[in-house]
Amino acid sequence: MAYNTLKQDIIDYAEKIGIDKIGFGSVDPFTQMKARLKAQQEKNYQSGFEKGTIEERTEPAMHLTGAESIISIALAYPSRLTDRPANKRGARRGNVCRASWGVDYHVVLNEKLNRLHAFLENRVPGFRSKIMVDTGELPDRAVAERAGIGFSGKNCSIITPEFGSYVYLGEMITNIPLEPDEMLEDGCGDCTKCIDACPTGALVGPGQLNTTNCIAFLTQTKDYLPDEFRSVLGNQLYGFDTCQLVCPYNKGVDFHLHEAFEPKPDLAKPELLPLLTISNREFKETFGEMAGSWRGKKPLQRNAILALGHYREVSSIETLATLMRKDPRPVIRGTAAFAIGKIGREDSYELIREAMIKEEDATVMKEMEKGLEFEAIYADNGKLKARTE
Ligand code: B12
Repeated sequence: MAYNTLKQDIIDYAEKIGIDKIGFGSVDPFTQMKARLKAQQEKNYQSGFEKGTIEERTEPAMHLTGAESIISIALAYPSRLTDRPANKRGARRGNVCRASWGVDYHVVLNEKLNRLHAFLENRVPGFRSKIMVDTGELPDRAVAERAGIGFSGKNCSIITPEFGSYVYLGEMITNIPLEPDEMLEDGCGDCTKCIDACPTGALVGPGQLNTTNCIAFLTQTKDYLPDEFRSVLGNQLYGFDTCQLVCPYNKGVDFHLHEAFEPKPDLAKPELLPLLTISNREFKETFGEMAGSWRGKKPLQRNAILALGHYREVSSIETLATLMRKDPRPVIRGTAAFAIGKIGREDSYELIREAMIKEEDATVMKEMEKGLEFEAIYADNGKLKARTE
């Protein structure tokens, strides 16, 4: 088999089916990554979203008998939204990160990789592969770095010279020996813009993230959002882009190469209030296609409640009060109580006190008390008066 010609055929075919960048790497163990993952585990910096043991994450050969090479792919996604819906009083909107605009990238990249598999299966007798996109064991970034897709930035992201870091990654382990590509040189130099801009200090060093402080991670948790992150969250509903937005490699980068990734303005900036009462079926119908719905509606609703509190959106009090009294989920009841207190309408504190009489959950009671604390804060600095006029 002429593997060099085959490699070029793969590159050509990839371009034809809309793969924006392709690279090739060996199946050698990722020894440096092994050490990084160990360090990350020791410091409790992991998110819990990673799959597999450290060995499974760093030894590609464990996932395919006769593994010989890895094909890494990248697809560019847009960074600018045209027709931004207005975020105005009475109809406040939240913010969804760019990687969750449009159709879920897992679907799109898996489809491309499956087509690539079919292409190879037709040409190479006995061809086998193992495809991974995000949810597989292999760290997609380390694979892409090795295959020369991009360099590993201080913001952790793989930064490509062509599309900045606004690329999704995926890979295919194959049983055919394809010539590996060269890695790219580090391109961050002395720049520390992402580290400096991270509002929670989650980027503890170049390429090193304390996930537990990362807003992108925190938007995906299901429990109460820890107090110290509530004001930083602002109107963010899912994911976070600051460490990419400030990156000089992303300046002016905005590729619209895939219809599937085109953002729907109402989903990229969803209205907050309707999200609070959405049924499971409606949620699936409306948000089911976006990557950010993978944790269900609860984290998004919790974040929407905090966003309404952040805006001190007086018109949301009735809905929040109903949630505080009736929602079966303590996190939603408690977060609603907190937001009602933060909004600080004249009757906010009476509403909380009334609900406290019936509340039996200790965690919710704690949030109610936090909500009540705003009464004194606003009374002291006169803001309560200004809001209710
Ligand atoms: Co995410 N996520 N994620 N994610 N996530 C993935 C990394 C991936 C690859 C998904 C995909 O496209 N298939 C893309 C990245 C695309 C790209 O790099 N261009 C992705 C995206 C798009 C995002 C967000 C941009 C989404 C958003 O909110 N807008 C943010 C970016 C946050 C950030 O990393 N700065 C995001 C957030 C998250 C959370 C929920 C926070 C967690 C933790 C992220 C993290 O570890 N940095 C998260 C996870 C868990 C993953 C997942 C499932 C595993 C990542 C992982 O293994 N982390 C991958 C998919 C996958 O790989 N299977 C997607 C462990 C660390 C050690 O690994 O970040 O991949 P790593 O490591 C690289 C660098 O950090 C660096 O080297 C590694 C190789 O490049 N590095 C260095 C690590 N340690 C050290 C130490 C030193 C000294 C140095 C110099 C470098």
